[in-house]
Amino acid sequence: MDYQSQQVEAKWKARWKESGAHRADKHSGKPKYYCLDMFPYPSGNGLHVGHWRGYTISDVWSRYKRMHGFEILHPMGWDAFGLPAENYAIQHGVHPRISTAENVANFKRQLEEIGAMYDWDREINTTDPEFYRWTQYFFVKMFEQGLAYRKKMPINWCPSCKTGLANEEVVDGKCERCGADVTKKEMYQWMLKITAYADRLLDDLDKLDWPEHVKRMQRAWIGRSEGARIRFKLTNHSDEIEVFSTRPDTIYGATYMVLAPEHPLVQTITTADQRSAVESYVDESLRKSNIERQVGDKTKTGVFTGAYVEHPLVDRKLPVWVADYVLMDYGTGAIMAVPAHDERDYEFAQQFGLEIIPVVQPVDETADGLYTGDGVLINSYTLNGMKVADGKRAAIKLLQAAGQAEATVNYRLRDWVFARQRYWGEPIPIIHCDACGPVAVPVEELPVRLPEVERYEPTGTGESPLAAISEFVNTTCPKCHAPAKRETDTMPQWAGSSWYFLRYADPNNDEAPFSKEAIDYWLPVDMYIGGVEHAVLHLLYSRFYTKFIYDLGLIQFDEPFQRLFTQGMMTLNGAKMSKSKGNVVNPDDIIRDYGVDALRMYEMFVGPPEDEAEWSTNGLEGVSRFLQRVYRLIHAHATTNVPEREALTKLRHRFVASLTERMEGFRFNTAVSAFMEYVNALSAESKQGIDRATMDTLALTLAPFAPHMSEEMWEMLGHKTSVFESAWPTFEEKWLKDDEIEIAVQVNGRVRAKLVVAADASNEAAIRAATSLPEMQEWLAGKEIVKQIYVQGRLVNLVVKG
Ligand code: ANZ
Ligand code: ZN
Repeated sequence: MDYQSQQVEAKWKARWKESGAHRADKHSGKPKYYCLDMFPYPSGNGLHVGHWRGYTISDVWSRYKRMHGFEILHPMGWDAFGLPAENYAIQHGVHPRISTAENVANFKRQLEEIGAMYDWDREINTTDPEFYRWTQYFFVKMFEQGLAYRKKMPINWCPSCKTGLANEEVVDGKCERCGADVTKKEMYQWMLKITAYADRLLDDLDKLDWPEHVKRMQRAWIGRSEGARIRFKLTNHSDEIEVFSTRPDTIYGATYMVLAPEHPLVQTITTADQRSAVESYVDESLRKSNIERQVGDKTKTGVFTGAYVEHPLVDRKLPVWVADYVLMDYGTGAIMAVPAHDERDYEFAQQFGLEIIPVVQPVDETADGLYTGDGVLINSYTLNGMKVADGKRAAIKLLQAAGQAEATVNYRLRDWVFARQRYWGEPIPIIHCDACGPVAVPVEELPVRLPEVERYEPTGTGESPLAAISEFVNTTCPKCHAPAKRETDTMPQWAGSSWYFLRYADPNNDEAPFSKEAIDYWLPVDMYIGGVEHAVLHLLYSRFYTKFIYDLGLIQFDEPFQRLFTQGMMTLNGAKMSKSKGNVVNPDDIIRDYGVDALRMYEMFVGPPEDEAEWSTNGLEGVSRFLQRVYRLIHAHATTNVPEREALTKLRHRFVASLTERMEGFRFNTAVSAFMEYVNALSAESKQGIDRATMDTLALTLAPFAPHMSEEMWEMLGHKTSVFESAWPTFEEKWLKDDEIEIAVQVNGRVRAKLVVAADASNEAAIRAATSLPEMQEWLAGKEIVKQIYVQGRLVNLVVKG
């Protein structure tokens, strides 16, 4: 009898819904397990089978954990603010609220198909005012603590989207969304002081069970460097140039200084005869992006300003140059150049014929030219002979005593530009009052609702479309009640996703973002599954928010995601699946032809879950045939009642043992192979009948992968409750031991006894067992064994003399 996927899947979906099978209940008395998918942005394109890979992994894992006695929280929701919906509105005149609702409905339909155990009662949507009320609430809390502040700064500006962009949204100098060249624009921006958490964000990575490469990316993004700020007095000028250096040990090797072209001192110290050269150089470099300035080719460019500084420790004047390999937004925007030990400085000095003084020498060698390694200090007066690390400490001391330096730590991490001049986002809950300055909207008055607008187009003046709605803009100051104006910028796309995982614990709470009781039970997330493209932004922002909320005293953990798994991409003919490439495999078609369970099982079978995998319809067909075969096997034997046979019992225990090990190691592809091998072995044995325990085990273990079919088989086997109410099967060690076999024991080529040994017994073990057999003693008494041979699995031959 053939397995009818359509019918069976519909039947069990309806039953699960009816019985509330996937409702997460904090009063169950069980230990909890929170398994979370990165919630999707509901785009207009729907899901393709590549998206399903992560969702299948997380569902297989959730169901597996459930069968281990955990109360599972496995929720789903929508990260639905953002540019695409707004751009769609601009092109088609459809309000983002409407297009978003349509997309959400389509995504939800698709996700319900997958048969995942999502608790839809906990569905959240970041564009729901009841949700963004709390997104705004956390902003107000940050504002109260000085962590949300306004700053006039050059922001990345996309002339095509007409909006400010976060650094992360600029890829190779271009807008991540539209590909236009990004320029700079000076504007007041709301910023979040994520840098205040830099050390904690860095140190606490050690506590996390995350893939090493993701931790490495976060460490590099935060970019902690220990060093010193060192000041150099200008000659003929009252100012000083302050530099950041990670190598204060090389202070005696500094031979010139470099200012970034944007550095304010460039204007004031440049001498008259150098002015025109400097000005045209500065103009030219301001047109380059940071990336161009850092990579580019090896040729360095720069101009002498005509000014000099004094070396703080020796009588030496250093010329001050302007060069664009020094960036304004790192350290102090100025460096002391040590060409003997820094590659960029070396190239520059070579190019412009500047002095090179070596001050570090490799141990037992001499180096000429550039040397960036560890070694011993030379040409460095009292520091001579020291190793680099000691030299750093000693140099800082010397400079500190001279009043010219302090030890400092520098980060690559920048504060977070937390504003967009766009419509489709959370309004920033601030009111600008002439007398009081920026004032937070009182939390009782939240949410500040996003008003309806007629035009979504960014104004291009840098103001959001909200600025055109006078009823929205004009209000009164919460402090002094004078007429005041609302902030019209909205929050960036990342705002809602920075804390959404907390809301699932208590999604309908209308008095607080969540209750203490719910958050204490469900959080933190035990397993977070999503794409590696979120390694720095979302995963860093959520960690920052969690630490902030912890500091507010609202939660008792300061890391949101205990364990992280990043699934590999699905490709078709080697290319990433995407609508724009037109190589999308639509799950709706697959489900119609093969059923959801086959698709789920194939998604698990396709390769190691963390690696990229290539979609193959042949592979899917193979898995589908396999499931049909399992179903026929169970169907044929479900009502027969044969006693257990040792051969099958052994197969079963071995299968459960190896499958469980593969599951625990997240090796789902090899877990599927284990099923295939097992079912082959069972088919070979099926003539003598298959016992209940074997069939039950097959239905139970298949359940996380093929939940609908497993429920059907479980019912066929006479069980009255859901297969997921049952425990994952266990195994006994004794069945894992290898077989024993009977072998002959010969003396000088003639069989004298029989012996039972393990099939995989070693030479020594077999010979020892043979020679100690009681019945062998008469053949060996008084003889010398001159040779002993074990022929694996067949015999032991003892050659004796005397
Ligand atoms: C002297 C020196 C000697 C340096 C030496 C390096 C090697 P990280 O590790 O990335 O923090 N630097 C400082 N500010 C800079 C800026 N705004 N633009 C370009 N380069 C800058 O790098 C710190 C080092 O990069 C600093 O230490 C400084 O050069 C340079 F043998 O100072 B160093
Ligand atoms: Zn006021």
